[in-house]
Amino acid sequence: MKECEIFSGLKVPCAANIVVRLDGRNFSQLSRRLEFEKPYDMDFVKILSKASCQLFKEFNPLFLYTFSDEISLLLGEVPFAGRVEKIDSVMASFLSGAFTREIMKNDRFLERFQDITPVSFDSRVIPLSREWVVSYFQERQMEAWRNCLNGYSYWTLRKEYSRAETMEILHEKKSSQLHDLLFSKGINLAQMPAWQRRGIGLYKKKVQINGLNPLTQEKVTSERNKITVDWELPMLDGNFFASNSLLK
Ligand SMILES: Nc1nc2c(ncn2[C@@H]2O[C@H](COP(=O)(O)OP(=O)(O)OP(=O)(O)O)[C@@H](O)[C@H]2O)c(=O)[nH]1
Ligand SMILES: [Mg+2]
Repeated sequence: MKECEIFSGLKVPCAANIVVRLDGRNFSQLSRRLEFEKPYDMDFVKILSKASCQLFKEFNPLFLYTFSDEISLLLGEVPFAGRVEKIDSVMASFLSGAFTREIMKNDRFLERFQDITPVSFDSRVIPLSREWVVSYFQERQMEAWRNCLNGYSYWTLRKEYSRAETMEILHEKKSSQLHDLLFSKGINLAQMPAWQRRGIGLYKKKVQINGLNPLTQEKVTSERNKITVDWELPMLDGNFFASNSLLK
């Protein structure tokens, strides 16, 4: 029967840079069932960022980027000899487990979470040339920004209008018109937290560790790579990736 396992030999291209993107399945429903704050729920965002940290520790990517219910990892070492089925299934199930464990620690969600369908994430493997890595993350960051603009616009209008009326008002509005609309309601998106506009990044930063030399008792400083959760990401461009040594 081994010959029927026709996808198990599918591997990532050897020379490519590999991004894995995971996305929460049906999280619009989850957000309704657990009554998330709109457009952003800080508890949910913290839970997903903690689960992202677990993913980072397990798979040691060069960079991890997350917004809304999605997470992209730029892999350094490709695990499982590059087997696509294995990468997708293990990462998606690992994240579902980590997310579930984190959400169960939250008193606000705990009770209702036990009554709903288990959470799951989909996963896809995206091989990219080196030049396309930065463009990929810029595209996801643009999506985070669109998500922020649309989320604030939709939920601000929903305070006054029905769903249908809100959709009608928003229909075919350009982003500059959405900005004006929000501004007229006293919301300046430029003053919203950076993580809402630009997403959250995880990567290793060099930090100085102060210690004592056990033999001489002299103070010594050494450098260590520490996983940093960056809530104030800049615009993702070539300079950001180069200055943080995030490319292979
Ligand atoms: N209220 C609220 N909802 C959020 C938050 N973050 C993510 N979401 C929800 O998650 C959804 C993510 O979008 P999608 O991934 O396109 O929708 P989905 O329902 O997960 O659908 P599939 O991914 O196709 O299964 C958003 O539409 C929101 O409903 C948040 O902080 N607050
Ligand atoms: Mg989703």
